[in-house]
Formats: sequence, structure tokens, C-alpha cells
Amino acid sequence: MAITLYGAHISPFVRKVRAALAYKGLPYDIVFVAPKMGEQPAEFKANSPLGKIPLLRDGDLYIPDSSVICAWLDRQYPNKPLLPSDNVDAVRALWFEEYAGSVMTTAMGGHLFAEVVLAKLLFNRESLQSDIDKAINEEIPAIFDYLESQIAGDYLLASGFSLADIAVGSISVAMLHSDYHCDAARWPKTATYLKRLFEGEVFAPLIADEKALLASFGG
Ligand SMILES: N[C@@H](CCC(=O)N[C@@H](CS)C(=O)NCC(=O)O)C(=O)O
Repeated sequence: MAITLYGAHISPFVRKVRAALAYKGLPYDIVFVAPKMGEQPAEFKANSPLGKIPLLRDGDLYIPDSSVICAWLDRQYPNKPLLPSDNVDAVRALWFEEYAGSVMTTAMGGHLFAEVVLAKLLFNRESLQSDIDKAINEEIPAIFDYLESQIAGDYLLASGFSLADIAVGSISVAMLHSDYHCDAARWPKTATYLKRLFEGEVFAPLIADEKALLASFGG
């Protein structure tokens, strides 16, 4: 069955689905859709009731929401599971998915990336320096403190790469695009962990794609 992903590459939630598809080795097409902007395909409007990206089409089935899409992919394509088989690990991975999609997205996406990159590139306005300062001085340090206390070896869970890393890695790429980096002297485990994710086989090709795309828009 053919898989189609509707969304924009630079959305952390679209990136999360792309990372999940890449990890599972599933081929797909992307149809570019920006929320609240431009012409949107009729099937997107009909099947994304909240108007948000991503939306996935798998055969005849349309699935909105990155978390629901990841749950679908894991059930339908169980090879290379996103959720560990152990219940405690699985529920911890789901917690990190929630943390990445809420607190991390507000700080790294809404306050940092939106102001450092999107303000000029897309919104045609000056950056809000107060949002950038809040992200850099308060929110992201608190996130790094937390991740530093949680990383268990190479990845977030001792059992290995999982949905937790896909979710946390996806939003952390926004930081990379904003040219903000984790201070390895202050958060050594987190800095090493993020570097491992960014250079790993799941995220490196996505990051290269996105960098080329941002450069083509003058970012
Ligand atoms: N819970 C959703 C969040 C998706 C989301 O907020 N996407 C943003 C783009 S990064 C969006 O479409 N925003 C448009 C809007 O809120 O109307 C998911 O995990 O897919």
C-alpha cells in the first residue's frame, strides 16, 4: 500500500513521522502542505479536522496527528518497533513523546526556531528577542537538566533506540537549525546524545534535506 505524508519538512511533528518511516524503512511520498497557508489539497482539508500537519495516508486510511500516526505505523508495520516490548520502557517512551511534543516544542520550536528562523523567513517580521532569551536562558537549560538526568547510555532508554529518541530528536533538530547547541561542558550526556542522534542514520539524511530546503529559501 502506498504511503503519503502531508506536511512541511521543517515541522517537528512531520519530522517525527519522517524519522519513524525512515527507521522502519518504509517508502513514502510527501505532499507539501503548510498549515493555514496557501492552497491545501481537498483530501487534506477533509481528513485533518484540526487543520494541523502531519496527516498520513496509508492506502485508503487517513490518519492525523504524529503520535497517532506513529502508533499506527508500529501496529501495521511491527518490524523495527518504535515502542519497546517491555511495558515500563514502552510507557517511558510515550512519556518522552509527550514531553517532546509539549514543553520541548514550546521552547525549541515556538520560542527559538520560530523567532530565529521563521520570523524572517516566513512571517516577514522582526524576531521577538524576549522569546529567544526565555528559551535560551530558562526553558532549554531546564530541558537539558532533565534530559541529562534521564539518558541511559547511548539513548534515552537503556533498551536502545525508540520512539523516545525519535520524538526528542525531532524537536531538537529545530535547535540545530537555529544554530543553538547544547553546551557539552554543562550537559555532557545530553550533548553527546544529541550529536549521536543528529549524525545517526535516521536523522542525518532528514537534516541534510532540511538544510538544503532552508538554504533555498534564504535561511
Ligand atoms: N499533536 C499534533 C500537533 C501538530 C501541530 O501542532 N502541527 C503544527 C505545525 S508544527 C500545525 O499544524 N499547526 C497549525 C495549527 O495549530 O493550526 C501532532 O502531534 O501531530
